[in-house]
Amino acid sequence: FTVTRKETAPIQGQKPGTSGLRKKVTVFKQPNYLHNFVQATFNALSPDKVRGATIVVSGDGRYFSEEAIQIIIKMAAANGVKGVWVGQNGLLSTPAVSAVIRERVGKDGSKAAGGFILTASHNPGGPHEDFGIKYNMENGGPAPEGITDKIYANTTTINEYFIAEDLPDVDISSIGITSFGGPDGSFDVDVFDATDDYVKLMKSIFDFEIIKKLLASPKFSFCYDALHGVAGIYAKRIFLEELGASGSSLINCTPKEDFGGGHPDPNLTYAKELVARLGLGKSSPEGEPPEFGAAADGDADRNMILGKRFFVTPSDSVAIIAANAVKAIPYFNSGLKGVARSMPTSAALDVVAKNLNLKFFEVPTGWKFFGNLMDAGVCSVCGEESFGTGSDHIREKDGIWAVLAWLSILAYRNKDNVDGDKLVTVQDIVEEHWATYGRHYYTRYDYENVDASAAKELMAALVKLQSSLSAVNEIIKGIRSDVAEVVEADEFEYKDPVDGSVSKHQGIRYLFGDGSRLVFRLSGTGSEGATIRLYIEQYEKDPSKTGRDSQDALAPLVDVALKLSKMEEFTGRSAPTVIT
Ligand code: VG1
Ligand code: CO
Repeated sequence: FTVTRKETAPIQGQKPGTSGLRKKVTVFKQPNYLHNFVQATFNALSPDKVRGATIVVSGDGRYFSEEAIQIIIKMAAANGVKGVWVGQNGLLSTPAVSAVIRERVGKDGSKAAGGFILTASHNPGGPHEDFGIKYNMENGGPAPEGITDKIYANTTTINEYFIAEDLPDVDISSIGITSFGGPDGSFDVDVFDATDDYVKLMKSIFDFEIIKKLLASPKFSFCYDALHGVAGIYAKRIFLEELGASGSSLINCTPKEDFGGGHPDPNLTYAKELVARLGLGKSSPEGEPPEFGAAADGDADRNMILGKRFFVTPSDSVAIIAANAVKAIPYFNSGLKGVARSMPTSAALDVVAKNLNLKFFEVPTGWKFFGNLMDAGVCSVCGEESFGTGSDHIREKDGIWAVLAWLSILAYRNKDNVDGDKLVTVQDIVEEHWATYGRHYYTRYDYENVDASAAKELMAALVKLQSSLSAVNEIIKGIRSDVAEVVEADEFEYKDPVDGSVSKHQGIRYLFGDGSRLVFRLSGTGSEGATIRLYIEQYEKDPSKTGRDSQDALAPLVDVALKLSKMEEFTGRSAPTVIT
């Protein structure tokens, strides 16, 4: 092939958000849009990570992926990349990309220097929906802010890109290596099984035998919903082939480019079919619900964990995994190096860390901040309230890993009685946890797609309010008399303890005397307008009071949050789009 230099000009709005660049497919299909971003990325990396290097390119299989992969292959070739690894059919979950970058060794002994992940994660897909792209580094984790800032700066000055126009499209549906000759020697495209490396890694972390016994118990039943995302291919391999679950326990496990028209976000609103099956829907399910249910998002890095008629809050989930990991999961048998959560995630994990005397970190929203801690060897388990949980086995959150972690805890707790009358259930484990550590009532209100300037004004007003705590408390007293006083209010700022980098404006916090918190943030993953997220949390230590309905328990704080922020006045919305 030959290398063609193409003239181009900057296109506005290519700033990567919380997790890469996400836009409508119609935006990505504009001439040079993808090309500019890919070239800007190559230019932001150190030359040795591009020239002569191997990179991974794959994603969740959403609409436009195949076209994007062919373009990136041609641009990689033209930029001197030596090899491109593609999961069969262009599929790799986000955690699998991380695993492949870290673990896979090519036929010629090569390792990957990084990779492009093509996904807009939990956002819907299809010709009129979202597409996304992000770059992960050699450690398998998302590019840090230093790099994403550089990529963005490059997109504002770009005037050329390089592409091997005469390179034929590569058949990414069949496994094998295709070699081409180019100006710098050979260029290989290696299409490989999308599940092998990931499954191998999972088998090295968990005790599959003990999980298999649990799944075989007549008292246990299980349902996994991939919401037509890429998790389906891993679910089939792991739950069916490796662990012997029955085919009927998997739903929506065939990846589709438009996720079957659904919203591939594993929460109580969008994972409707699973929620109904578990007995948490509006109407009662046919027959007895399964003991355990779980779902994933489009790119399979998120998870929702359910028990029979029971929802596990993600903030509780990471705390419970951390509290049980050492005994229940072989990978952690020698102890946890530390734990971490994102700022808006509830303090349930903090209590576990304190009790177990573990190092603890609070980082801004988005997985990229956990990577440095893991690379430095001070964090083993971490999580976010947004249905993200993971560990230092890779540098992304990991939806299937979280399910295997829960299955391991259940299997461990039931190991001596797996065929007995009554198994220890998900609900039992959560309630025991609350009895030991107290409960953090938690909810998140999302106001999706509100007017961007109205959202900014609301946030600015909240920051302004923070200058006088006595004024804040005066206002709150006028709203409710049954909430504690605000004792501190700020905008969250994070100084990375490993590299010293500082991230500012990471969310507005109101901290109450009894440990309650209100947090306001603007989403960084939407593709249109603005999304305001409001996080509400209250700690209850008294074991006789940990069994309340969370919306009831949090009603006073919700009231305060909505009135203090003048939510309806600013946004015109009387209710959130999604409550989790
Ligand atoms: C959201 C979540 C955040 C998560 C991010 C990426 O970001 O709040 O916790 O890390 O999505 O998840 P934001 O900026 O919209 O609040 V995924 O599964 O979409 O890559
Ligand atoms: Co995701």
